[in-house]
Amino acid sequence: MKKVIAVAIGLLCVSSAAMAATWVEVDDAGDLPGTAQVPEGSGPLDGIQGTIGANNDADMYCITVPDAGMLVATTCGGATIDTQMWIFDENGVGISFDDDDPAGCGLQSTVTGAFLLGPGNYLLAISTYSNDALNAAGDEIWADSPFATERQPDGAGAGDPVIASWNGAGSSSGDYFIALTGVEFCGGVVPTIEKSWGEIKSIYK
Ligand SMILES: [Ca+2]
Ligand SMILES: [Ca+2]
Ligand SMILES: [Ca+2]
Repeated sequence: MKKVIAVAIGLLCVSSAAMAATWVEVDDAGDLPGTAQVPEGSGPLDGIQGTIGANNDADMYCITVPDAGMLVATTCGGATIDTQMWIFDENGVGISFDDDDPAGCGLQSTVTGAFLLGPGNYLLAISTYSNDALNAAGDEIWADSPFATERQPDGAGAGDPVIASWNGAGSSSGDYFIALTGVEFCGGVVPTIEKSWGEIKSIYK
């Protein structure tokens, strides 16, 4: 993933214990796992601001989800373009997708942690209808409809990663703001114990 050197702006205090921040897209975020933008910072990330440019832009960002049950990412109130939003694992395998918000905020999109397997780093992507993620064979990873339902991969390419391309059928371009709940800057992963029991015993003997 391309590391960018920039400063998260829009700092605001959400509690006495933690500072949350908004990330503003630097240049153009890539649209594939190898080129996804990595917001630079630490701690809570409460929003991403960016632009879907002309020529079928899609933007992908690395995020950390500490608790899958808490994740909500939505463009409701944050865009007027017909957004689509996507969650992939770190390898680009599809996890969740929504075109139009299930709760009825129109053509905006909302994805949650409903289908995440657990805490970790994920890739959050945004495009406009109907610029869709494809597998290596050019098959859509998700079907186009139903439009207003958050879904796991159900297209011909379900189960495959997005590694090469999108279908380039975007209908519009413009600015977006993705409001985030339950998200931290990429890299703030839950620590894992990799030492053997023997190594642990040797530390504490
Ligand atoms: Ca962009
Ligand atoms: Ca892009
Ligand atoms: Ca939409």
